[in-house]
Amino acid sequence: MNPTVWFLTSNQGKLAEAAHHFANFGITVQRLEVPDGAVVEPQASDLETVAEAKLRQALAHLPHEGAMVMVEDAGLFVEALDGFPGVYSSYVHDTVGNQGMTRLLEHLQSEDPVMEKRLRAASFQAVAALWDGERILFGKGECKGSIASESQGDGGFGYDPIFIPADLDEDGEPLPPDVLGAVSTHGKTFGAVEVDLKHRFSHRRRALEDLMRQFPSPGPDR
Ligand code: ITT
Repeated sequence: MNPTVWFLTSNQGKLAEAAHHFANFGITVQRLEVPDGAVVEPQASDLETVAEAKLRQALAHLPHEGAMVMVEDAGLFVEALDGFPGVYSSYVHDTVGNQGMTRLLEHLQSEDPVMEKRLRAASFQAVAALWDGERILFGKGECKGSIASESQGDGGFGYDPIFIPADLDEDGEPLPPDVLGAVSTHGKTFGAVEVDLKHRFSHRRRALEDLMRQFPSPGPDR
């Protein structure tokens, strides 16, 4: 039987992306259900602290002894806003949404598209925390890019329609805005491309890969 990772999340998009990633390794992902109010997200200034605090609370709700449980916390960090909304990304998205974010950055414009991308630089960051039955492992991932001047595409979830990833070179490393990479959305946002293409850039995939590197080979068997 495939090993299972129980993912504590209320976000269907995150669940689907994690399931897609882990399927490549023969690992099944199931949503961990906990009673309302059983896990409280702390106010903290970094994603790792938030993820660990949520994971520790989730451990009281293991579906069975020895189960693997995962939490993954992500955020959008905009350079011109000193990293805001960062750990407040969920709240900001629920309140002002993508339109509010693009309005906040309206003044960052240039005749030169490359300069405009620089002014609007941002990154998605993700921290995954996994209880492997014995200890907590952490994985981190980042996806560099920029914020579009308006929403584009109705795919993906959250901030996907306003985030344009930076092109990647052959090794998957992000490139400056004036260089066309081996992997590119050609200026489209994550909301306007297929999920498989988002996956090639994704902060989530990178965080999960970072986690997988720490699993004992050939992978957990439970
Ligand atoms: P859980 O904490 O229940 O897992 P959440 O939606 O609150 O779900 P996060 O705190 O990780 O998830 O995400 C913060 C915000 O960033 C939230 O509005 C997400 O929709 C958004 N977000 C996270 N990952 C994203 C991605 O890959 N693409 C677009 N938006 C994303």
